[in-house]
Amino acid sequence: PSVITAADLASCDREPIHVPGAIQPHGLLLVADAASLMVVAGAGELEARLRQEWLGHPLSEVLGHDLAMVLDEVQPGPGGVLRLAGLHGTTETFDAALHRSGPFILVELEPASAETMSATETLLALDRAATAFERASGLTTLCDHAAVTFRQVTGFDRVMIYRFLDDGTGAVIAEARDPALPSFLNHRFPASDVPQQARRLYIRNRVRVIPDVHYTPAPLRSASPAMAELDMSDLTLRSVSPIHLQYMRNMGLDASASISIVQDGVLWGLIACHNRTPRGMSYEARAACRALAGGLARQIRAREEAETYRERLRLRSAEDAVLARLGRQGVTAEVMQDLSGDLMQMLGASGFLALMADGHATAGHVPDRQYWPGLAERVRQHGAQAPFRSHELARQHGPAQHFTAIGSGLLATPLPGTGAPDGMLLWFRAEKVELVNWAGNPHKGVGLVPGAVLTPRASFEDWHETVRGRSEPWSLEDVAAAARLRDGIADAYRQRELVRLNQEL
Ligand code: BLA
Repeated sequence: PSVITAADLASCDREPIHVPGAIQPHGLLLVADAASLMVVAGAGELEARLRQEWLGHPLSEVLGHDLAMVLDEVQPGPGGVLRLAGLHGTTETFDAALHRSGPFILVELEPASAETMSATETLLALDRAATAFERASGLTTLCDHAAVTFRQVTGFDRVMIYRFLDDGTGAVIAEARDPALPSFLNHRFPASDVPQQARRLYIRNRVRVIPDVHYTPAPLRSASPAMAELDMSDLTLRSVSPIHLQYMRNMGLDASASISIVQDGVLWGLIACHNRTPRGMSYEARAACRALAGGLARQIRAREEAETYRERLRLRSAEDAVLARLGRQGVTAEVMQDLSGDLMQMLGASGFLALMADGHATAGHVPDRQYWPGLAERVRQHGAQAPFRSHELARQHGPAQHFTAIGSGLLATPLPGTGAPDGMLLWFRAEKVELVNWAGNPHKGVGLVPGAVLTPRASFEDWHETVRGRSEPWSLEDVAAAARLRDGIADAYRQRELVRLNQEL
């Protein structure tokens, strides 16, 4: 089916990709009732490639393998927990993976892979890769290494590390490729390219392969119409979304594979593999990819945690220095003015403004004075619980459109308990004009008008977009530091007051 109308699919996020009712035809599928072990459904060229008679026959008989001894080991879940090698078909040898899904046993048969590495070779290769990952100095080097390693393991033409960003879009942050293929390095892709239900599924099923994107799906065949609803989430052979197949064809590819990078149950990114000619991936290579991707996810987390930890230490010592001086010299606009450069730098701001009981202090570039009351009002509206933060201020505060160049970003907190009811600290970040290099124009990609043909983008030509009015976003550490400064300043003020009262007595 090459054309799907928008009326069929209300949106990309709703296509039920886990119940496609068909498989990819390079393999075969048998579905048996878990209690009776009779085959109740199947898909693919079973008659020609495996056995003339299968529907309604015992599974052991159809597979030519006595399952009585082994079936207890078959567990639900992805990957196929039980593996049977060397099953004889009419002309080829198959390897089978058995899973349990509800009341069924699912048997996926794939042609036995020709190139098999010995267990020792595989372990050595995995160990080498894991060591290289550990040695990588930072996130970028780590991902560069990973792209090269996954290209070696999979043999695909172009292998990319694809990272999901906070807004759901994705970016290619590392790539290893045959120079004959164009590069997607640093290209951005819209969120809808990998819809929500697919992201959920990919946390569960971590390695997916489409050996030939031009395939014709092999429908599930059964005496029972209810089988059309069979959940294929965990199957390697699951037929994939026709929209995604079209997407891959539009990219000029014949085969693709993707491997999930999952961190604490969250999909951090994908390893996306492309090939210009049909290409599959052996069971062994898939298992190696799963293990490597797990190692990669842990190494990414270690890099990110080390980064956060260094940042936290730096902020703590900067805060201590500032608070010590306020404690010694008093919480006044004059002292604040001396400290304002440090306060600005410590949060990577380009401007800093402190509104105090006895005046104000500034550093760097801050908006004109006429805008201060409005800003203070906006920050107070946000409430006193957590600091106000924005990296797109004109969206939250209209007048900020007049000073986007110096103040696209704002982090601010009122200063209660300092004798100044209107006291406030405000950090500004300058606009950071971002040139986003999209693969294809994301704004006119999808025909989602009712009745229109729903298709993925046809062009992946570079399309540049200049994003204005945004600053570098504030990190959670930045926000926490602002909150600690607010509390520390109130403490310093209280202590100075006590000292002063004691002296007066
Ligand atoms: C799936 N889209 C995917 C997958 C990737 C991408 C990696 C997972 C495919 C798999 O695991 O086999 C996107 N692939 C990319 C991107 C790159 C790449 C960004 O190589 C960049 C280098 N796709 C669209 C639109 C829709 C859509 C507009 O572009 C919806 C209308 C849908 N994409 C879509 C669906 C899936 C998908 C439904 C799930 C496919 C499946 O697993 O069945």
